[in-house]
Amino acid sequence: GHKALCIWFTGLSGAGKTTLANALERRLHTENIKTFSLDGDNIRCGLSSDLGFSESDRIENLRRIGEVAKLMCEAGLVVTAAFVSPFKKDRQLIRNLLGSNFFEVFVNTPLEVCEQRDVKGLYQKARRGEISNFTGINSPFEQPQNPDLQVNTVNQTIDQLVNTILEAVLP
Ligand code: GGZ
Ligand code: DAT
Repeated sequence: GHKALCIWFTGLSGAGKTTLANALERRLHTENIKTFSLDGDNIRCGLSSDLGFSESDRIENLRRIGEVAKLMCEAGLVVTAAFVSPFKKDRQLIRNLLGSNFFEVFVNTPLEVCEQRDVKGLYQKARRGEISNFTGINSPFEQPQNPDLQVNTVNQTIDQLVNTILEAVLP
C-alpha cells in the first residue's frame, strides 16, 4: 500500500503543471495506484464555475480545491492538483489542511519561457490588455520559498522530472 497524498503543482500558466501531473498520473497507474487529477479543466468548469481570477475569487477557488483534495485523500487516492495558486497564504492554508499528505512541487519555469510557449495564446492577449489580472503580467506570483520540490522544465525532460517527483513522493 501507499499513503494518501496530494501532489500540488504551483507555477505560472504554461509552466508545465498539467503536463507533469498527467505524465505522473500515467506512471502511477502502471504501479496500480489509484489517482485523481484536479485541474482548471475539471474545476473551473464545474465546482468553481462561479469564480474568476480576482484575488478573492482565486482564494475561494483554492479553498474549495483544498477541501476536495482532502476528501479524496481520505478516500485513499493519490491526488494531483495543477493550479497556478499564486499566493503564499493560500498554499499555506492548503498545507495546513492536508498536513503530511501535502507535497508541494514548484514548477519554476521562467516567465519568458512560459510566454514564449504561450500554449493558449493567453500571454499575448494579456500583453494586449485583453485579460486583466493575468498572473505574471498584471497579477503577482509569489514564489514558494520552501517547496517540497522544485523542478526546472527548461533543462530537464518530462520523463526525467516524473522520475524525480516519484523518487521524492514514493521513497
Ligand atoms: C491566470 C488565467 C487567467 C488569469 C485565465 N490569470 O494555462 P492555463 O490557462 O490553463 O492556466 C491558467 C488557468 C489558471 O487557473 P487556476 O485555477 O489554476 O488559477 S488559480 O490557482 O490562481 O485560482 C490559464 C487560465 O486559467 N487563466 N485567465 N487572469 N490564469
Ligand atoms: P500549465 O498547466 O502549467 O499551464 P501546460 O502543462 O499546459 O502548463 O503547458 C506546458 C507546455 O510546456 C506544454 O506545451 C509542454 C511544454 N513543455 C516542454 N518541456 C516541458 C517539461 N520539461 N515539462 C513540462 N512541460 C514541458
